[in-house]
Amino acid sequence: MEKLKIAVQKSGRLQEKTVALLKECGLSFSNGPNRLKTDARNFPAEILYLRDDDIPQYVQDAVADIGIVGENVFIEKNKSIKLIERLDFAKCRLSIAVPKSTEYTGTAFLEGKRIATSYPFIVTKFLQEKNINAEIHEISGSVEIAPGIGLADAICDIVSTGSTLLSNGLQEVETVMKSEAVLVAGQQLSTSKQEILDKLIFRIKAVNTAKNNKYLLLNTPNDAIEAITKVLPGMKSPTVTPLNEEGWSSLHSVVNEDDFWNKIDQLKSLGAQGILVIPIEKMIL
Ligand code: PRT
Ligand code: ZN
Repeated sequence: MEKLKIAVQKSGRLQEKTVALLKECGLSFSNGPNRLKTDARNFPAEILYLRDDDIPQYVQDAVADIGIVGENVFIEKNKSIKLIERLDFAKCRLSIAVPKSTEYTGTAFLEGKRIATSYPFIVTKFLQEKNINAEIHEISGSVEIAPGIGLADAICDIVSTGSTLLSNGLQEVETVMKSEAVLVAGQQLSTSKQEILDKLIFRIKAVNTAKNNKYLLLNTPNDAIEAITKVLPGMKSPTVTPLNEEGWSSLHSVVNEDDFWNKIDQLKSLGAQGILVIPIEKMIL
């Protein structure tokens, strides 16, 4: 039987969550640090451990069928591969930063300046769109020290909390793109590989939908059920069962993480009591 070859980062910021996601999707495999590849024991897939920067190329060349990389790497490498699914982890942004002492006046400031980055393709596109001519210095690491050593006037690098910029005396002035981990695939998979991929995508969606939702149980006076139901659209309508205590019911529903605390406040003010919130492992819509 054909196996879907899945490229994952060998070590680094994406590794742990990528492996965790595949395991939550029911794939069982070993992930020793010295392995190059390993078979999933219970799913027609093979895991290849690669440097994240190499993954787009390997997917394009069909060495791997699919891969998980940062969206920033997917765009930068500009290979003939497809973005299949956003994965909701490793969120960050690619930003332009300048020394704190610089008075930044907008993108026009960058005209004629030197910008150090590991993302020359993305930065070139960004500057073209803004009609700016600047000199791009490609460096592969420690980009944030470039202004301090006189190598550049600005940098373009990944920012997450912003503390790296801060500790290097830089200020973030433009967001070039937002990024998160993404699932990418080759342009043309065989029918049987596509079937395996569809199965995997179905599972990823179930896992990620579940992560964004909580199961909610509460007790409510019967005369508040209608108002409470309006606050909780749930998957269809909430389950309501009578409690032993006259005039009270137990209500079960699913709530989205987004405005979760808001909902809880509303429920409390409508008379809900004994509110329990439980994580959901998988959610199939
Ligand atoms: O190739 P190598 O393994 O040596 O390093 P890599 O930088 O290519 O990979 P890795 O593992 O560092 O990052 C993999 C992917 O994680 C990136 O392509 C991004 O999509 C994503 N990601 C999420 C990040 C960050 N957050 C992040 N904070 N990648 C890098 N950083 C670095 C950034 O380069 C900067 O040095 O962290 C620093 C900024 O963090 P803050 O929190 O101080 O702002
Ligand atoms: Zn890398």
